Amino acid sequence: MNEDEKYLFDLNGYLVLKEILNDQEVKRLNAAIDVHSDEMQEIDRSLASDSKAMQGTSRRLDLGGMLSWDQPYCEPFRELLVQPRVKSILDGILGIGFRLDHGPGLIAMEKGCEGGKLHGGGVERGDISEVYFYKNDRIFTGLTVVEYLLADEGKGDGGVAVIPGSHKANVKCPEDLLNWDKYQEHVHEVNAKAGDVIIFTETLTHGTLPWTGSHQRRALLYKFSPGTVSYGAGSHDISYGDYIQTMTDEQRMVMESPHLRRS
Ligand SMILES: O=C(O)CCC(=O)C(=O)O
Repeated sequence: MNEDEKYLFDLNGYLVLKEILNDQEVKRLNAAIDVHSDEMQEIDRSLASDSKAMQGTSRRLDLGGMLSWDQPYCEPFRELLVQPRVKSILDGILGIGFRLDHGPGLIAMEKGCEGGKLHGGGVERGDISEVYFYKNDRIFTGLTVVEYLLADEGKGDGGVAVIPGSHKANVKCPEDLLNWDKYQEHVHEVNAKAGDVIIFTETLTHGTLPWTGSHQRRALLYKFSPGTVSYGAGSHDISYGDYIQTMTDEQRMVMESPHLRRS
């Protein structure tokens, strides 16, 4: 992580990394998803909740389990556990020896899909697993989202949105702002292209704007924590078999349960 990235992440609570995956890599991930598309499930509750502005005609589709898919389909998703450019940022904000907390999970949205109420926020998240602070010349953050875009999210399409700087907010966010019903000018629609990566601390107030793009939205989310901390259940789901045994050493380190890693 360079000094500019450090400044911008501390200032805004998120970063957009451009062209991290090339067209071939994006194609390979999308092709593996296409093979499993009949496993996508519509979420069982409305994420727009009581918002007026976030309503839509359909709900988000979710897909998970990629790391335990058969070869060759699991492979590109495993590679992203330790993607070198992303790893350099995570080393900087989570510390050396960060771990996969949960995911990856695909969010897919069709035109007209409802949005998802904003959440997170500096004061709303009170647990050590979701902190943000700066000490000893470095950033410390808890649960962190790495979002690989597998389809473009252009101006006005909707999709991921943030309130820049809100990870350091000291006052609770107004409900009308969380609902995107008021103060819309403070909510920033993050625009990026397939192959770009958006990294944000879960303490940043963030959510999803209704999808108006004519193509299917596809965002692949990995959620990481510092090596000693867990937000989720703490270890990978062995009901699929012990699939981490077939990973590389570097990938397997990221999958381990929380403990102190010294290098
Ligand atoms: O739609 C998005 O990308 C945001 C997802 C989200 O809100 C979350 O992961 O907590």
